[in-house]
Amino acid sequence: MVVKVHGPTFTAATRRVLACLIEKGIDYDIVPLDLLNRAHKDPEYLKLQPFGVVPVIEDGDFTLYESRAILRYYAEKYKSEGTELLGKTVEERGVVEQWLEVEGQNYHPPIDTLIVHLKVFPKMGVPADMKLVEESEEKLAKVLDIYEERLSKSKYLAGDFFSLADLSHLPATEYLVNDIGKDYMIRDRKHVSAWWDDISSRPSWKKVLQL
Ligand SMILES: N[C@@H](CCC(=O)N[C@@H](CS)C(=O)NCC(=O)O)C(=O)O
Repeated sequence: MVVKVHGPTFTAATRRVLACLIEKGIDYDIVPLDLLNRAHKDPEYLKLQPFGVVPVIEDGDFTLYESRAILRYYAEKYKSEGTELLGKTVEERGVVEQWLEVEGQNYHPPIDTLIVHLKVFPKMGVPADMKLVEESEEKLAKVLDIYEERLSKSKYLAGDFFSLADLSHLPATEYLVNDIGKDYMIRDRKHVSAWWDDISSRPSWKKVLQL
C-alpha cells in the first residue's frame, strides 16, 4: 500500500512525516497543495483535515492528521521494519515520548515564531515584531541550554539510539540553522551542535531536503 501524503514538501510538519516514512522504508506519493492559493482551505481538503493545515495522510481507507501522531502511528505499525524509532523497552518508549512532547511544546513554538517573523512576514511585506523575535530567541536559548545538558550525557535525546524524538526536531532546526540566520544558537552549544551534525546527515533527511 502506497501512503498518500498531502502537503508541500517545504513545510516543517510535512517534512517530519516524510523523514519518518523514509526511515521506515514505507512507499509514499506526495500530493502537493498550493498553500498560496489556499488549497488547504478548500472544502474537499477540509474533509480530510478539518483544521485546514498540512499534512494529512491517506493509507488505504485510513486517514490521519497531526504530524507527530502520524510519526507514532507508523513507528508502531512497522515497528520491526526499517529504523527502530520507539526504543526497545517501555522505559525507552517513555523517554522517547517525553522528548517528543518537549519538541512539540517547548522547542517548536519559539522557532515557529522566529520563522514567521524572519522568513514568512518579510516575503509578504509585513514588518516583523522584533520584540517578539527577541523574546522567542530568549525562550529558545533557555530550552537549548537544557538540551546541551542532556546531550552532554546522552548521544541522542532519548538515549544512545536515534528515535522519533530526534527525528521530530529535524524540520524546525533546519530552518533555524540554514534559513533564518540563527545557526549560532546551535553552534554555540558543543553537544547540541554535534547532535545536529549527526541527525541532519542521515540519508533520510538529505532525501527529504531534495524532494
Ligand atoms: N500540529 C500540526 C501543525 C500543522 C501546521 O501548522 N502546518 C502548517 C505547515 S508546517 C500549515 O499547514 N500552515 C498553513 C496554515 O496555517 O494556513 C501538525 O503537526 O501536523
